[in-house]
Amino acid sequence: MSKNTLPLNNLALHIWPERKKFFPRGSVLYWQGDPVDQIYILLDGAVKISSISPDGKVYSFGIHGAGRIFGARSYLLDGEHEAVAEVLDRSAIIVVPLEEFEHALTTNQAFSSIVMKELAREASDVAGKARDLSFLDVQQRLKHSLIRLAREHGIRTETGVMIDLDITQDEIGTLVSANRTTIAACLRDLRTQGYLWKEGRRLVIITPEHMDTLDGLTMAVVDGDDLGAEVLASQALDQGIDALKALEALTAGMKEVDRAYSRGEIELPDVVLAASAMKQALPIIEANIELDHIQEAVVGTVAIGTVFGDIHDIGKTIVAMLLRTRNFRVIDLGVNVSPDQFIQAIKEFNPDIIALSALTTATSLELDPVVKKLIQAGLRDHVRLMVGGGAVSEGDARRIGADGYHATAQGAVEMAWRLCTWKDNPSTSINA
Ligand code: B12
Repeated sequence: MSKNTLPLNNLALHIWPERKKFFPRGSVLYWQGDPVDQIYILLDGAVKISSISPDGKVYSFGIHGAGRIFGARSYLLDGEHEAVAEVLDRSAIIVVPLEEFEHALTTNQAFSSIVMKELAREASDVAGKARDLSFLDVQQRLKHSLIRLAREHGIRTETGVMIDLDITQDEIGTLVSANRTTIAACLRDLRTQGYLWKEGRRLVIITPEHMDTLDGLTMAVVDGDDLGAEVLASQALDQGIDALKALEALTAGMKEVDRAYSRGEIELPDVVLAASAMKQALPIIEANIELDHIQEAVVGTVAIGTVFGDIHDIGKTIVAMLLRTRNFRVIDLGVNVSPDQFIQAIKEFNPDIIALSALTTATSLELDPVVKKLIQAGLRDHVRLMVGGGAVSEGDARRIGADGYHATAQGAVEMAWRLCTWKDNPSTSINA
């Protein structure tokens, strides 16, 4: 995406070359309530339009770029500015006296038609923001705002779109209608999900098309849409999106489902549908996760299963999948695995590690009988024990004397690496 250059700035420069002025960052073009005495057309730079409520809250309508016109709507309505216009980056602006603006409107058809389009764009922006405020949570609003900023101030790079603005978290907060702490947390989440990163002082976001696809994947899980999840997973990979990023988007959908379920907004059958959609997409992702080609030999063997009484299999399947892509031989014992089945698997496959997953508080207690059986069978020293899953804590891991615990699948893989190489390097810590 190149910097947005609409014809209005070219046309205005052509009509009023002598009226071009430069404004430093922080200049205020007009305040809310000021009478309109001139019209501003932005040639280059950035101008923030915001409104201040009687109790001092600031709401920002947008940070606009080249080709935008300011003051025209208020002038045509009642002659009083409804908002504050503040220069965010040093800007070149054509400042037009009202008589000349009026004259150009009535005598220059090209000019009046572009001004009308600009006013329509302004109205459409406001409607879009009102929709966002009514229907979207902060995270989604933030994404939409970042996409808008990228459209107006974006420079395409090899990996994404750089927002060419020196913008603070407070300023983003006023765009999204959220406080700074919330914005900081949301930005952190988006960074973890791979939606954005920083280059120098600038924010870079993945392209809006990629963002749409990943959002679509998240929503396909939330909506329990098997076909959508399958199609969008393939689409993500076709677009060159990293498979792990697609996996993050699916997991974000499942987290959203959990939030809705915990609040009583959806029922258990909806959760079943969401899980089914997620499972539909997982094999497509697995087939595309880059294999660890550096490591030729098998790192070790892991026998993994969800403990007795527990039928949650997605987290365990993801751990198994990532282990496979990192050259582990994985024996997936499935769900509802009894202690005896774990013992049987050790005898049969001689794994380096057994990995137990538990998702409910009740089934987290099913870790203990496995350890007990291991000791009884004289096998505890023959195998490393790794535990995880939503209901398992580091405290549980310590209680049962596990060799490793981690809260994420990626962490599980690193842990497995350490556990498998501990013989070569006994000083390696095996704790999470
Ligand atoms: C999907 C789901 C279901 C689906 C499962 C479908 C399936 N095929 O898996 C269905 C609808 C069947 C289901 C049923 C039930 N569920 Co349920 N379910 C969920 C939900 C929403 C998502 C689980 C999930 O897939 N998460 C996504 C994956 C990727 O996350 P994860 O499993 O945690 O795995 C990650 C890590 O933990 C880690 N990891 C996982 N395993 C391992 C292993 C090792 C060794 C390591 C190191 C790491 C690791 O890596 C993964 C990726 O990062 C959770 C909510 C939640 N917060 O987990 C509730 C949840 C787990 N379910 C819950 C409950 C209560 C139930 C039921 C009892 C409901 C009922 N009334 O019947 C039944 C239980 C049935 C049973 N006997 O097991 C509760 C448990 C509460 C508790 N603390 O006890 C939860 C937390 C929902 C809630 N907020 O109340 N559920």
